[in-house]
Amino acid sequence: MSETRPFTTNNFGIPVASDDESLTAGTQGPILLHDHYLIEKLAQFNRERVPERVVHAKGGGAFGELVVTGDVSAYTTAKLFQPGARTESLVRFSTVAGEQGSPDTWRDPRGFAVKFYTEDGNYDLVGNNTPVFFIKDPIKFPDFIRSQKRLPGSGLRDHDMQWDFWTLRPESAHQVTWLMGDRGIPKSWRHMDGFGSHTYQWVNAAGERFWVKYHFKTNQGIEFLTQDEADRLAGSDPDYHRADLYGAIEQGEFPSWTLKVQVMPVAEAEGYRFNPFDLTKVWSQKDYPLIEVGTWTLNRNPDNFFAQIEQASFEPSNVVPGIGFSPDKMLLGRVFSYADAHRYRIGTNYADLPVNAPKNIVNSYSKEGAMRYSFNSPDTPVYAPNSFGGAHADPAVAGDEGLWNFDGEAVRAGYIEHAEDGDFTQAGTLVREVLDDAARERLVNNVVGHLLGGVSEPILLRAFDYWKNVDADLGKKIEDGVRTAQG
Ligand code: HDE
Repeated sequence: MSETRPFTTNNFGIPVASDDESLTAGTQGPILLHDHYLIEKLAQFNRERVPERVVHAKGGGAFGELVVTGDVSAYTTAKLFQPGARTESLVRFSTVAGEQGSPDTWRDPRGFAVKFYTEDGNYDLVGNNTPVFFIKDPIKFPDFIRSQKRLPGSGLRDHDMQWDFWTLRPESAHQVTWLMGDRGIPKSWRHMDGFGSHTYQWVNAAGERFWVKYHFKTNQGIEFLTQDEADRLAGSDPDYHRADLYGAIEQGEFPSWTLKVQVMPVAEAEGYRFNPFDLTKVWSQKDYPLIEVGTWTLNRNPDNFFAQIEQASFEPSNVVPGIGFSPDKMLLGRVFSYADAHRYRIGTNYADLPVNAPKNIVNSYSKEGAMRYSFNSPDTPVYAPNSFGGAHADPAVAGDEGLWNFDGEAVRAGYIEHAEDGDFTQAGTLVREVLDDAARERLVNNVVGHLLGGVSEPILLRAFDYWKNVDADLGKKIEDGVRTAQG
């Protein structure tokens, strides 16, 4: 080592003679095969990328902390939600359809993936910035995503494909209304709400069960970009949101959200006016008001983007005691899919990576597999049951994954429709009761602009009907807007 700077080594700590010249026979001779440092550099470089996420490829994130300020202990035994609890957290925000290099300001839902490093293991609440989603059955997910990405021939994105899918699956109307409105392009990740979206189950100390929905209410205020502002930033600063979050935390302007929940006693689900497990629907906050849980603050940037954000894994299957799943088919599909995606994208032992590893002791019987470096002590059995003091399951947490009644033979069927269910009802309520005149006008302009982007006549006609089903006046304005622009 020179007086102040370390000497460069190869991956095995061996000092290297040069970082500037390859090893050749004479100054103009061939490069020598035994220039293993050159080979190491080039081979390592070829392997620097892991596959990007198949959706939500572009994003950014930070570390933070949840501090419980409310008292929801009557509803759940989950330790991270007990009064006064403080839990370290990681978040990754993202767009959905864009690839890694795509602009942050494209119109898209935003991923809102939160990991809580609890004392009972990692709890991952993997939501979006919208409380609903486009579809209600996981079997449609690959189709939906492919319709939002690129044509097989040209490799280009295509509005015709998007509206073809949306208008053929009218349950998408509520989410599409959110998407084409102001929430479709948040000013920054700090200025948007987050939602668990699904219905989850909480269990209290008496074993009573409740259905819950999570809301992260931004304390920065909801702000959005207009389509024109977003289009300009897409060209001038494609990493606009990533830079905003990183810069705010660097400046010590720690963004925070107030975590709240809606709680529905299990017995009320069957009679509720909307099917409470249908991910295209919300629960009215008049019916189930928001209850404060705590403050979630982001206060630390990653030290290494690849190691801590690109390789971060979030999975809805990570639920901790006191929190369980629900009959929401989309949630149950995701319970399989995410860990499967991580095993493929990051590797078998992705849970060993520091950013994905829990803070509490892992007593798993998993072992070996590529890149495994952690292991149990030699006297720990590799099987259960065993007579040698190995870890054993805890029946006390049985059922915490969520219990509910169901009957009947295996069927492929949609949800039972409740009194006020319907593909367009809540989208219409959003348009008429939540949006103001200015927001409705922006929604019309955004939809008109999107429909004018190459949507064919038969699908245009279906789109006009789709929006008239949402709201007759809105649909008429959209149709008139398109026809006027077409001349
Ligand atoms: Fe995802 N989703 N998703 N998704 N999703 C993934 O997992 C999937 C859905 C969401 O920042 C993938 O690691 C299925 C709803 C976020 O790392 C994949 C279905 C919601 C992220 C996957 C859905 C989300 C993902 C791709 C239909 C909001 C990024 C890469 C049942 C409630 C997390 C990966 C991060 C990522 C599957 C629908 C949010 C492929 C099968 C609904 C925020 O596993």
